[in-house]
Amino acid sequence: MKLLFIIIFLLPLYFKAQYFELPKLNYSYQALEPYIDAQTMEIHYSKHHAAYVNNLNQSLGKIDQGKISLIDILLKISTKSIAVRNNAGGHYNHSMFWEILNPVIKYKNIRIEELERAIKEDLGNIDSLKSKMNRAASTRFGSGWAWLYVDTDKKLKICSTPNQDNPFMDINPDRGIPILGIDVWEHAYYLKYQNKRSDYLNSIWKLINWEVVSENYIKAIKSPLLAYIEKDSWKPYKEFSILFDQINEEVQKNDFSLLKNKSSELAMNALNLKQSVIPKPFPLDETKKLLDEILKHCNELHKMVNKNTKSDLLNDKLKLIQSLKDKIY
Ligand code: MN3
Repeated sequence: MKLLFIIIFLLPLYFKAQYFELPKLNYSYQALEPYIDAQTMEIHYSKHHAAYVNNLNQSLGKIDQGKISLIDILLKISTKSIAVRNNAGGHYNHSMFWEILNPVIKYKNIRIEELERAIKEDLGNIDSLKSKMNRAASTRFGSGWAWLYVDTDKKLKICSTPNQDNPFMDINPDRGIPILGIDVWEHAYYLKYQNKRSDYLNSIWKLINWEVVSENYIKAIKSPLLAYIEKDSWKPYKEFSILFDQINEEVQKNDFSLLKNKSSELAMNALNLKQSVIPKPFPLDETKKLLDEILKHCNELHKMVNKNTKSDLLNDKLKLIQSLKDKIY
C-alpha cells in the first residue's frame, strides 16, 4: 500500500521537480587531456553544471515548469529573476561547451565549407577568428564567456558576456545565435593553468570540434529565431508588445483594470512605434501600414475605455490589434 502511494503520488512530483536535466557527457573526463585535465572536467561537469541545472529547476516559477523551453527562457530573460538568469544561462552555456569540445562526435556529410566561407567573409580567416576570440575572452573582467555567434544579418560576430549571459538573452547588447562559446570562469582552468588564462585560451583551440561548430552554424543561419531576435531588438516594438501582452493577458482573465489604467500609455507606445525607424529586414511599406493601423486602433481603444464601452467590444478591439501585431513579419 505504502509503495503504491509512493509510485502514484510521489514519483510524478519527483520527475516534475527535475524539469531540466544534466545532459549526458558521452566522453570520459580524461578525454581532453592534456589540455583540460580530468579533475577539472569532473568538477566542472558533475558539480558546477549539475548545480546550474538543479538551481534552475528550483528557481523557475510554477508557471514556467514544463511549459517553456530553455531557449525561450533565455530570449525573455529580462522578465525573469537573477537566479533564473544565472542558472538558465549556466545550463545552456555548458551544454554547448561540452558539445563543441566533444572529441567523439563526427557528422556524416558535414558541409564545413559553408562555415569556412563565412569565416573568410566576415572575420578574414581562422587565425583572426582565434585572435579576436582570445582578445574578447582575455579582456572579459572576472567571470564570463567569449562567443562566436550569428547575428540577425546572418553574419559571424564575436563578443563576450559577463557571468552566464549569452547572445540569446534580451539583456545582451550583442544578440544572435551562439555557435561557439568559451568558458573563461576560473573554474574552467584554474587547477591546471592557475592565473594564466591566456595559456588556457591557446590550448582550447586544440580541442574545438569544428564539425560541431559547422553544424551549429548551418542550423543558426536557417533558424526562424533570427527573425524573432530582430523584431525583439526593435526597442519601440518590444515596449509596445510587452505592455500589450500584459493588458491582453489580464483581459483574457476577465480583468479590465490594467486596460483601464494603461490604455493611454498603450496608445503612446503605439505612437512611438509608428515614429520609430523600421529595421532593415522588415518590408517597409507593408510594415508602415500595419503600424498606422495599430496606432489608429489603439487610439480608438483608449476612447472606448473612457466611454465605458462594453467589455466584449473592448475584447474584440484587442483581438484586432493582436492580429495586426502578428502580421509584422
Ligand atoms: Mn563553467
